[in-house]
Amino acid sequence: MSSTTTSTVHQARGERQLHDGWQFEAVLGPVAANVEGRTIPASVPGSVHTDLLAAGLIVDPYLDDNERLVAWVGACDWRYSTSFEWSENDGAGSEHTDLVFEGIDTVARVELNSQLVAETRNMHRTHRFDVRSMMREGTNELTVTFASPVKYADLASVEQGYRPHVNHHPYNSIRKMACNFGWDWGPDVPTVGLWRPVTLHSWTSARLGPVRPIATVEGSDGHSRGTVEVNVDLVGSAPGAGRLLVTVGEAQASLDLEQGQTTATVEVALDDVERWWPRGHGEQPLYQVDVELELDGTIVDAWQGRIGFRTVRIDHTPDSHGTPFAFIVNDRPVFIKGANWIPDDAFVHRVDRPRYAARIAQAEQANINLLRVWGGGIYEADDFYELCDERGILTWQDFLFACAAYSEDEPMRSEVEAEVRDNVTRLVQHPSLVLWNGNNENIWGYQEWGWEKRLGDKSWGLGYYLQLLPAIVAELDPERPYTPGSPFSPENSDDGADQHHPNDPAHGSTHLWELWNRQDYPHYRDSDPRFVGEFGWQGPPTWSTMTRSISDRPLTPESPGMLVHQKAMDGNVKLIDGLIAHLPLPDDMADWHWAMSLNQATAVQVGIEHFRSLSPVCMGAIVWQLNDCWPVTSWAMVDGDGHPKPLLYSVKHAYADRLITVQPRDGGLVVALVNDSGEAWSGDLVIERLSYDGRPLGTVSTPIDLSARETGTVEVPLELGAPDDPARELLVATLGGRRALWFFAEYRDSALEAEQLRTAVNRTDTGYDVTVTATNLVRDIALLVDKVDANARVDDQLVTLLPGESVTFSVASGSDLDEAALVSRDVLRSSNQLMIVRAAR
Ligand code: BMA
Repeated sequence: MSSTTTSTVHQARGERQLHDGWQFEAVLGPVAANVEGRTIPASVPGSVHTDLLAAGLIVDPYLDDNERLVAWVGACDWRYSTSFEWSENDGAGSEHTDLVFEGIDTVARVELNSQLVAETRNMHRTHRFDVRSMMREGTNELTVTFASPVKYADLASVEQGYRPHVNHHPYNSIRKMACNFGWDWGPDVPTVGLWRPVTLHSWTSARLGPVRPIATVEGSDGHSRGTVEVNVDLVGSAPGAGRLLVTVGEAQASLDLEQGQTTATVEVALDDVERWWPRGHGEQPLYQVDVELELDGTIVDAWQGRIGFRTVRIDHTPDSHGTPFAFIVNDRPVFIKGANWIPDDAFVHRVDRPRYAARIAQAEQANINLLRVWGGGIYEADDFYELCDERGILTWQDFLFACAAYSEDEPMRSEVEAEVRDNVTRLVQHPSLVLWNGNNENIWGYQEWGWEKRLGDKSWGLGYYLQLLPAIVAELDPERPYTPGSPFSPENSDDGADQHHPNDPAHGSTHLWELWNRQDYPHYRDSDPRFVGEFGWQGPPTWSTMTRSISDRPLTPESPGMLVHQKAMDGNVKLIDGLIAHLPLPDDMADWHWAMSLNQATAVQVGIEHFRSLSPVCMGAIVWQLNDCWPVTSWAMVDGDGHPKPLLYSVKHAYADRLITVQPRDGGLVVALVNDSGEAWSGDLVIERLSYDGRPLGTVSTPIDLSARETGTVEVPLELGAPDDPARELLVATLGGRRALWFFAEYRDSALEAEQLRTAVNRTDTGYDVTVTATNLVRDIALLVDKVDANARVDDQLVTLLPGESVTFSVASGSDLDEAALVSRDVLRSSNQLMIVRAAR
C-alpha cells in the first residue's frame, strides 16, 4: 500500500508497522458456506471484501448483480488477528509503547494478549493506545473484532432515535463513510477492516504530539512577508533540557521548553516569500517545515510537513444582486471551475497515490481548479491534498455529514469532536484547502425534505454546523473560511431578519437539481445563481467499462445488469426525458450509449457556459461529479475504471480560460466573452450567420478589448439573430482562434444530414493521429477510442466541423490498433448519426 496518511508526518524513531501476518475469520452472522470456519490472509491496510475477493472466496461485487450475492459480508462480525515479536530491549529500552491505528473501519474491539485495549466506533479518526502494561516478552497476540456495520447501524439508529436519511441504510447512526452503504451512484457494500496503517510506537521521556503549522502572509506579491506559527503538542515529560527546533525553508527558530510543558508555539518569520496561487493564476511554491524535539542535545522526535503562503476568504458582502459567494485568494477573486469529488473506490483503501495523481491529472485536463470533497465520503489521504498543493487545484472539504439528520447526543458528539480535531489538525498545512464546510444538504434537507415533523424535538446536527465545527476550526485552523453547509445562504443581518432559504440562488451557494430531475437543461439559463455548488447530468460509463462490468446478453438500457448499475431514483426515465426534447431516442444499444453520453456532455456544458457568462455576479460552478467509485451510470466525468467520458471533454471546453459563448438574453442573443486569463484579450469579434451548407447569410465585426479576468457581452444584431430557416442555419462567433456556435433549432428539429467524412490514420510515436475532414456540417465528432483499446486516450472529443473543415485527434495507445476500427462508425461518432433511425441504416 503506498497510500498512507503519514507520508508527511515523519516520526520514524521507534515506529514499527504492524502490517504483516494478519488473518481474519467470520465469527457471527450469515456466513457463506465456503467461508465458514476458514481463516483467510488479511491485508493491512485493507478490507474484508477485498481480501475475500483476493482469496477467491467471493465474486467481484463490481460486476453484474454480484453486489447482492455478497450482501451477507456486511451482516457478519469478523475477527482480525496477528502476532508479533517484542522485547523490552526493543527501541533502546523505551519507556512507552503505543499502538496507533490511523483508521479502524469501524465498530471494533481491540485486544492485546487477551486484554481489552479499547472499543472503537469511528472510521474517520485515529486511535492511539498506551499498551505498554499489556505487552509481553516474545510473541504478542493482537486481535480486532469487528461488529457487522449493517447490524450496528440498524440498532444504533433505534437506540439514538430515528432520524431521516436518504437511501436504505441508516448510515447516519454510525461514523463510517456514508456511501459505503450505497448511494445513488454507489454500491451497497458495507465493509470492515483496518483501512489505514497500524503502527507500534516506542518512545522514551517525551515525543511530539500533533503539529499544526499555520502560515500567514502580508505585503504585496513580490514583497511578501510570511509567518509560520508552528503549534506543537508535547507528550510525556522530559527530565532534562528540552528544545524545539523549527525550520521553514531557509529560516529557523527554536524554543527552550520548560519542564512539564505540554504545548508550545514557535514562530518563524520569512522576509521574502513567494505566494502560492491556484492554477491559472500563478505558481505553487511550497515550503518544507521541519520540527525537531531535542532532549539533552539529542533529537528524539521529528515531524515534517509542507506549507504554502496565500490568503483566502469568501466574500459575502451583500450587493444589488443579493449575496455573493466568491473565493478571494491573495486578494484576487478566483472564478471556481470546480468538480465534486467522491471516494474513488467504494473500498477506499485501494485508492493509492498514483490513482489520486491520475484523477487529478484528468481534473487538470478538464481545466478544473477546485475539487470539493463531498461529505458522504471521507477525509481523503494526505496524498490527495499534497498533489492538489503541487498542482494548484483548490480543495474544499466537507465535514462528513450528508443528506441526513445526525444525533448531537453522546456517544456521537464526542466521536464527531475527536474526528474533526484529528482531521483539521492533519490538513491544516495544505495551501490548496480553501474551505471547511459543515455538511452536504442537511440544512436544506431539514427545511425542505419533511424532516422537521419526523424529528420532533430530536437534535439533527445544526449544533454541529453552527457551533461545534466552527469553534474547532476557529481554534485549530483560524485562517481558513468555514461555511455551515452546502447549499448555504449567508445571513444578511445580525438579527436574522433577512435570512434566506438555504438554496436561494441569489444568496450564497446553491445546488441546482431541478433541471436533471424535472425541467431539462436549457432551463439552467433561467436563473442567475451566485455560486453553484452542485449540478449535473447522468450518462453511462464508457463502453469498455460498461461491457467489462455487465455481461447481459442482450445488453440493453433495461437489461438486468444495467439496472443494477443505475442507482438513481427513476434514473433511466430521467435519461430518456432529458434526451428526447433534443434528440430522437435510439433503438440500438450502441447508439443509446452514445446519445446518452453526448446529452450528458451537452447538458453540463450549457450550464457551465451560462454560469460563466454571468461572472462576476456568478463566481463559481462545481459540477457533480468528477469521478466514480465503481462501474455505474452516473453524473461522473471519469468512469469507475478511470476512463474519461465525453463529459470530461465538454467540461474542458466550457472551462477553458477564454470562452466564447452565445446566450439567449432579454428576448435576443448575446455573445458572452469570458476572459479568465491573466492577460488582456483583444481583437475583432466576428459574428456570422451561416447556412448548414456553409453559405454566409450575414456578418458583423466588433472590436473587443477585454482586461484580464473580465467578462463582456456583445449583442447579436437582430438581422443575424433572426434566422430565415432555423432548421438550416447557425451562428458562428469567432475571436482569434476561438469560436462559439449557436444552433437555432434542436438537433431533432434541424436539417442535420448524414455525415460525410474523410479520414486518415497515421502512426505516431505515442499512438495514432486521426484526421477527420467534413464535407458537410458534422456536429460533436468524438472518437470513442476505448472501444478499440480500453486503455487508449484521445486528446479531444466533441468537435463540430463546418463543411470543408478538418480536425486531427491524437490517440495515445501502447498497442497496435486496428486502424479501420478506429474510424468505424461505432468509434468515430457524431450527433448526425443519431438523427437517422435504424430503419434508414
Ligand atoms: C447531491 C449530492 C449527492 C447525490 C447527488 C446526485 O444531492 O450531494 O448526495 O449523489 O446529488 O443525486
